[in-house]
Amino acid sequence: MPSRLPPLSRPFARCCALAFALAATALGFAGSVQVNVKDNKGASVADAVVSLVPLDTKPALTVPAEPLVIAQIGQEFEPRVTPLLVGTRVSFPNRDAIRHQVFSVSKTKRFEIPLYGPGAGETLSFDKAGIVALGCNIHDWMAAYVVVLETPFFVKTPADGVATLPSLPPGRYRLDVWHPRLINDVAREITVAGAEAALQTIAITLKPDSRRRRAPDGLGAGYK
Ligand SMILES: [Cu+2]
Repeated sequence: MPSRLPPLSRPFARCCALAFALAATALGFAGSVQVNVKDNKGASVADAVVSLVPLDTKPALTVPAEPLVIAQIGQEFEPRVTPLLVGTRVSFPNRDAIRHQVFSVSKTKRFEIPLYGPGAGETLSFDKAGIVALGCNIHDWMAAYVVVLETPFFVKTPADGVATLPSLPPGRYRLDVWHPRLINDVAREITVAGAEAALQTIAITLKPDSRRRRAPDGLGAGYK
């Protein structure tokens, strides 16, 4: 006598839902998170680094094959803020007609590239997570930052403060924000549920911009 299939039970349905969720993860139903970073006066914030650290999964950490570039050009660093994955290499080409001597005294990575002329520059590896503040011994207004991260999910905000982190596996994440003038800790936990985009509006408090600048004549004779 043929056996009959049992009716769908509640635990069975729950099990199906869980299996579907796991399959969705396995099939890569990735979500995305759009961030909008503003200061406490409501102005858009550029150069904020927003990172998402997965709390449920361990993503593959694949560093770029080619070094990133932080150039010295017009007696400034370009770009001023560089987020990267731990282990990434960075080259420091001098694109000016004068010499630079780039250094860091940050404990995340301490180094000095001896005085070098146009076209020259070294390539260094950033192997420890943290913030590295860069300076130049010749031009004391030159400042830049390397944000070394242990997650592949990060983005730097453009002038309008809005950026998107795509291709996020579903799950829980710690959302973190860093900016050169950040005062408050705005870390929070978020959940990426599926293919839909999650919007995160982030308000940060910034110290006043006290950065010394070169004189407009380009001679470095005065600051404003
Ligand atoms: Cu310099």
